[in-house]
Amino acid sequence: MPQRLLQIGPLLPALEARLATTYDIHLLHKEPDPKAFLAAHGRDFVGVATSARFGADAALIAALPNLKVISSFGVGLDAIDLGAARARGIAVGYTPDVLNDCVADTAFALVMDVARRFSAADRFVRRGDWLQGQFPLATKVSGKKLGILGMGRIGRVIARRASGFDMDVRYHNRKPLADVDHVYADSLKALAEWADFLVVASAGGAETRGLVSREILDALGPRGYLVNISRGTVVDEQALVDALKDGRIAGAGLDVFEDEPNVPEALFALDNVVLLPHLASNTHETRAAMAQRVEDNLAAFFAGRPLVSAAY
Ligand code: 8YV
Repeated sequence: MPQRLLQIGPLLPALEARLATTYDIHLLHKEPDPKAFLAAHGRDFVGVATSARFGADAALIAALPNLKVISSFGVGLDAIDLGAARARGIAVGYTPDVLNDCVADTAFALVMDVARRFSAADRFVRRGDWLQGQFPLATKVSGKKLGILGMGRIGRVIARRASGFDMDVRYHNRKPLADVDHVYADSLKALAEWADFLVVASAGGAETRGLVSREILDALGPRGYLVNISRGTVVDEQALVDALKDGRIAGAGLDVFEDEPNVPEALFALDNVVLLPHLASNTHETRAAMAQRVEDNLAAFFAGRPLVSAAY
């Protein structure tokens, strides 16, 4: 008998198809009344397949009394109640590392785009404005100062990308890291004051909520740019909108938002922001590797082996 798995939201179609060949998988998001379904059938499932977007909250975990394993598509664990899972001895798998390159590439694309204004220049050409005159001057990237908030797996790859642009890199983290050569800023404010570009690469969740506050944005200042490829929750979004509107920072490149897919409408009118629909890991190659890791984590669990990538 195949293991019974509950899928929490839509996944990559190729992954859904592959999971369906190995497991008896049920799609919770197709249920008209998911709560009633869980109350009636919650005990049937031993596994959950989910993503960083849909997660698995405490209520879901509680509704699945026989749950033994969660396999999530994504590196972010902020939408999974790890405390609730751990307390029940539920294994949690996720997909770190395989997306580092693409997320770091996206961070760099945003650094380039917001400073050199390539997206704005593309709009300028499409509007026919080139026929009227030259596009205004932009800001140089190479050789500038890049501050990284969160020197984890992705932060380190961003730092490597920066070295190709002859940038000076500093970082702020919960604590200095012995295996990182870059200068450690002992506060986020000091990092923001120093940086031309502040790139947010920390994890989401309660610990980092609102870290990039009005005070930090003011420390970054009218010549500084903010780039966020981690979670919208790390930035006080209203403070960011205000800082952008008032010209208290130079611009922002954002792949993530507080309440996705809702983006503050005030940002649409601003030409000094680049807005992406949370696409950093969204390439054929990386999504295939993430899908493989979701499958591998489940296969390892059901074979009685340690997960390939375990959250704890
Ligand atoms: C994906 C992400 O967009 O890995 C993460 O934490 O946020 C992204 O890679 C997400 O997993 C899709 O659900």
